[in-house]
Amino acid sequence: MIALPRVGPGNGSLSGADRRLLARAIECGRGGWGRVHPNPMVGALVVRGDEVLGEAFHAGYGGPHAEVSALAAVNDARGATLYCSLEPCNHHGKTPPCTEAILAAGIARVVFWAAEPGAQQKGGAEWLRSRGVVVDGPFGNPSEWAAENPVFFHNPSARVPYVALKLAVSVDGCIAPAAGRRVWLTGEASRREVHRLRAGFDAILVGTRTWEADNPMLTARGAVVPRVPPVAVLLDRRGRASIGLRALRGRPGPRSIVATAPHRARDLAGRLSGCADVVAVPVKGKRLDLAALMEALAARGIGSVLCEGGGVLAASLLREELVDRLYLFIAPVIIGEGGVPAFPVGESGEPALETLRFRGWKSVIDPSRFGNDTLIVLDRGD
Ligand code: AOF
Ligand code: ZN
Repeated sequence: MIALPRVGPGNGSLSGADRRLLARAIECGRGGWGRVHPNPMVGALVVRGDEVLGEAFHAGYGGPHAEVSALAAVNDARGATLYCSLEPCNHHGKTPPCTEAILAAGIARVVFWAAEPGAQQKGGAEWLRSRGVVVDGPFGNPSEWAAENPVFFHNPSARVPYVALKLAVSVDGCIAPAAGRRVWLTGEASRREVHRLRAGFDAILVGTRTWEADNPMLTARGAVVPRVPPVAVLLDRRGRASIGLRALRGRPGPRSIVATAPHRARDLAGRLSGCADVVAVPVKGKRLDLAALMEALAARGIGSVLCEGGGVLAASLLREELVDRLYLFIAPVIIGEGGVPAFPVGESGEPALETLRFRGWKSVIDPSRFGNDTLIVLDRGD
């Protein structure tokens, strides 16, 4: 659970009940995972006394905002308190301003968690205060807000997408018992969670060895059906992908992307025509330039990427500081000597693990349990 301070800058103090209700609004907002990005997950509650009259979350990109849906669920909200996980918007976008709906409904007090970052959308708290509504918020801090809604809070001027890396490791930090040998370390519950996570990203990226060895589908086949199925992105410096790959054919949503070296691009595009888009990416050393790849993906409108291995890609992304979030699934397995470390010594001799530590990575989200596995989420410091 995210810690909420007792007193916020909105002149107000939060009672225990306030904090519980705000936490519930945040949790409620999570129902929008996979359906609302790049807009935020937002939850809202209309409360009178200690009775929750209505609650709702933003359920679909471009659809009604959480505040408006929560108000719509209540017959008479006059004098009630609205708890929401984001400052109510104050703009005409795809929907009218929530501030006007809140005022019209006669809400007496608004308690919100995260400050609205958008230049056009912000100002809702002041607008409501100036019309006599008591407004308490924001609470928490920007890294907590970003942990909850990472894609929405991702720096809008960044030329690269928001990048998350998923790794499944043994207790002793290995991803496999030996180079080239692949095993499933994590259990069924973790795999289901990975499918749920996939639904919240624009793209799923894998390195060459992973698609060569596993022929993965890279679709989101979990409890959440994504609004837009994620794009599969395969690294293929040598241009060896074929139309038989499961990630390239017969999948829902946008066409898959195969990234290759510039001199392989024409040939490969000819062979894959009709089932994938080939993107030429400069080669750096012996590998595709991952920063250039990310820029190319951003230029195609991809705002978030979930990288799912293998180990070589993971280590390169970490070393090049391209990772914003690490989803680390730890399985109760010890691999022992000869195992392939998830965080190998970098090419410069600097261990990738040191990179993590010195850049001030933060554990903002509580660890969670999936079957016998533990998921640790680490967010990169500023
Ligand atoms: C949402 N859902 O529940 C809230 C949002 O284009 P619009 O009208 O959907 O407005 C999107 C912006 O509204 C969004 O970027 C965010 O700043 C603000 N609040 N958005 O999609 C919600 N409360
Ligand atoms: Zn709104």
